[in-house]
Amino acid sequence: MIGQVVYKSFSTNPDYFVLCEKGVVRVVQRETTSDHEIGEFVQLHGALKRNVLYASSVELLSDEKEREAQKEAAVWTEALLIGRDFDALVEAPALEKMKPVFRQAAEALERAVIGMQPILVRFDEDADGITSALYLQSLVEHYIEKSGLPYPHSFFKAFQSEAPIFEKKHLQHLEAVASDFAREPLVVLLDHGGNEESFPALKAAKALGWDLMLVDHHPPFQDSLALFDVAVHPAQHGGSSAENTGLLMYHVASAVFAAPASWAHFAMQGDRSPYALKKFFKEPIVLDYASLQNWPLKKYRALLSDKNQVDVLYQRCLRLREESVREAFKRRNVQLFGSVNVQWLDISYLKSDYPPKGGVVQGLHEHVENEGPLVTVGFDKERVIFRANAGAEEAGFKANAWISDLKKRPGIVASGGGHARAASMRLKPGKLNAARSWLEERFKKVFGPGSQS
Ligand SMILES: [Mn+2]
Repeated sequence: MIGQVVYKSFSTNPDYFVLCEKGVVRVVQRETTSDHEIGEFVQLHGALKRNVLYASSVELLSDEKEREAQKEAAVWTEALLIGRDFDALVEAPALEKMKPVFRQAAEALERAVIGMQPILVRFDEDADGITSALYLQSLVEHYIEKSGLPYPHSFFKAFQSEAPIFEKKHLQHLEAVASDFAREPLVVLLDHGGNEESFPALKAAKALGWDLMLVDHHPPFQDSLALFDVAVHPAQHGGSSAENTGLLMYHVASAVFAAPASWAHFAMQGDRSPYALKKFFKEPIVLDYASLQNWPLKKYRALLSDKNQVDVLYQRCLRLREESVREAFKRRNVQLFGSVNVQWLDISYLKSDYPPKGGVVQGLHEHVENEGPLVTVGFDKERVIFRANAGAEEAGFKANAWISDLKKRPGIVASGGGHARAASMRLKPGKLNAARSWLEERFKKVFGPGSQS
């Protein structure tokens, strides 16, 4: 029998995994001694019992025979691939266009399993990132089961990212993980990693010989995207961030098995996708809360299949949110400009992880937004968060445009942006007062004279 070494144990007389016409078999060397490299083609003799070949000899093929074997290996691999037809979950033109990309991503994952390549995943720390990772894990599990390939579950590892950037320190962490394996990994970044800030670490990862896959919907940086062997990104196909990562991963998974749609619906609600169902789900709120605990994937998965635990955690989230709004309401400071109320909230008192600072500002805003035109401004020395209702927008408020205007004043804004009625900016050190005075002036100019109420 001839075959290609796809994996081997760390030993001077290693056991191998070999791709051959029978699929991928384990080769045990008891009566023979050899040490071939991963990727090399070998001639094998021995006794095959189930998926294990007890080898009596393992010899390197001649160059001439190797060329033939390479063609055959492509055929063996092809025969192991699984694909199925699938429909788009929601009516979004970009999803139809992306079907070949979803298939390409699914196939790349299948090829990693066939080739015994470790799959190392980093996912963003919210409902969208978590559900994306669940789809990826399920895809791999289903494929292993369906194909009968000997891929160990321990070759799939998923890590929650604490920042929406792939940085050098994250690369170093993955390097340590990858050093346990005999071949370079396929690294998959979910719901983060296609941006400019990730470029240096991506470049370094590529230099290590790693395969890189991205599934993301955040504004991409083209040079970063170009470093991925497979990039699943709606912006490349006429889509936008509306096609969020959980939704994208649903389709990648659906190219291999009948993936559950519920996780994608949770992700769409969590990311406020316009394609989200009108129905309300507790799960995304609970996932965002649980993500603060940095659970292993299987614990998130267990949570989503346990209605009682979802209910219990949801009640806890509700209580924490209500308490935070009561406290914020006590601390707010209201000024009337013309006919628009501006409520200021100094959020530097917030110490707990939940609800997040933006969530507290949002909660306070929702609490009073039906009482006429309203702008809510949450701030501390590092950031300013804006929320506004329709009345305030009609009166001339436009958070993103105002942030752009303030950016033209040098030295105040570090970064920022968003939408007309919801946006935020980061401040340069010591610039809170400058930003506040500028805002007050702007409120007066646009809404009318101010008075404390
Ligand atoms: Mn997302």
